[in-house]
Amino acid sequence: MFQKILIANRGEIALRVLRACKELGIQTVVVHSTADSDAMHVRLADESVCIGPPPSRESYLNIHQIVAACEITGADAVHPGYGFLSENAKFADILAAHNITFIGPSGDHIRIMGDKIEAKRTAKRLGIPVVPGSDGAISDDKEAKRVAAEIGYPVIIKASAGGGGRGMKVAHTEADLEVALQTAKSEAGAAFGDDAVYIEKYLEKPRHIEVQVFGDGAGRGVHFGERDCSLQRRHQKVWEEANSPALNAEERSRIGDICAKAIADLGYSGAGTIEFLYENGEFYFIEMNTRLQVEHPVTEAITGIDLVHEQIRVASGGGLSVRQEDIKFTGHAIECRINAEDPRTFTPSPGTITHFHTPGGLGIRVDSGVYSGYKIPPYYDSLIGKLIVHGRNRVECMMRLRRALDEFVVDGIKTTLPLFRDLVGNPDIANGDYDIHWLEKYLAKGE
Ligand code: MV4
Repeated sequence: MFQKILIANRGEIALRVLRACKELGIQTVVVHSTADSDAMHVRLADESVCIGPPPSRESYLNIHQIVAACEITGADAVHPGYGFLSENAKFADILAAHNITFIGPSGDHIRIMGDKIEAKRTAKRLGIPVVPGSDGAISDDKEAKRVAAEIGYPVIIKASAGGGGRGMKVAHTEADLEVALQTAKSEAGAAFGDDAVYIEKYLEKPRHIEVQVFGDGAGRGVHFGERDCSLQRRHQKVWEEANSPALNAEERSRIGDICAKAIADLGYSGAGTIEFLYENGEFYFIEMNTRLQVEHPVTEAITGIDLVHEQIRVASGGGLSVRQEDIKFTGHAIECRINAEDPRTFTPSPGTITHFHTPGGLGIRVDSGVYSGYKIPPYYDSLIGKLIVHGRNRVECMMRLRRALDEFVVDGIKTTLPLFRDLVGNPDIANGDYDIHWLEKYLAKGE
């Protein structure tokens, strides 16, 4: 087991990882920018190293500073959290070259999944159902038209270096195709320095369902069920649940088993998420994330398994603590992402939190790095906390969520809490009847 882990992140996830380290008796080092000296995780860590000024590029993304902090403190592993360097293959490689363990998959696996064409090709080879489309990159209009005619309109053009919704264009007819292809290519070239694009059948009303997987790096793989993350705004998830209200137990174990086997065959190590669009009872792979995700607590709630413990265990060579048959799904969980933003316009609202009171009681978890009197710096993501509610079934979970939202107090700044108080009372949400476009339509109506 590791003696000392360096946490290369900030905010709620830094605290989340720190808690797991403490429970495992592992010493903690946190790195932080000058803007984060007052952060909760900095106060609670055994050691802290200031690695630079507020801009992420000069601190949380500064590989040299982070490696230096490992050397100075004698950390034997790095947990990257999510965002920042968590899916940076070069970072994983550099740490390996310094004999520091990256708590995550190999640089090569990160690289494969970061290239969306290569990721899709790999998924298909491993037996994961993918969205019908081009086999690889599309080079010219002629090829685009041929593929589009074959799969049928509408089609979507995606950047291979994109992901998470960046660099996508929809073409509804052949007349739209040339412009869509040219725009997608030039935008991808400008944004990512790589203009490779591919084509897929455009699914009009899917849900976003993702499967949590884990590999031990030695040919074993398991799945921890799925999460439904269809409620998004501008590709930012807002509300996530486990299990998906749309799936039955048979569908869950069918897609889960496919994913677990793929992870085993790939020789993948650590936590991963396989993302699907789900429409008319079918799953279509879109991307794989090679990190722990923001919404991992809903999976922890329904499985009772600490996924950060599991990551640390696997990275240190201890293998998975569970076999597939040990993983049982109990009840239902919902996560609300609480952002320091206006609940209607989503304009960031940094500043001082004058009063912070979190709900409690059975089935309630709040993951947050903020406290009364804390000043939210303006430089980073606006996520200030997550409310995770667990119940024996979805109805109980929703009743408990409504009560928890009533108790939650955040004064001094605007937050997205009022949005959740609206959503929890909405009939479509109560029925679990929503797709990836539901939230944006709801917000546009201004109900
Ligand atoms: C799609 C799609 C429809 N058809 N692919 C957006 C994020 C990126 N991970 C993939 N995305 C989409 N890919 C096909 N073939 C619709 C989306 C999409 C979306 C996906 C998940 C959650 C919210 C979304 C919002 C808009 C578009």
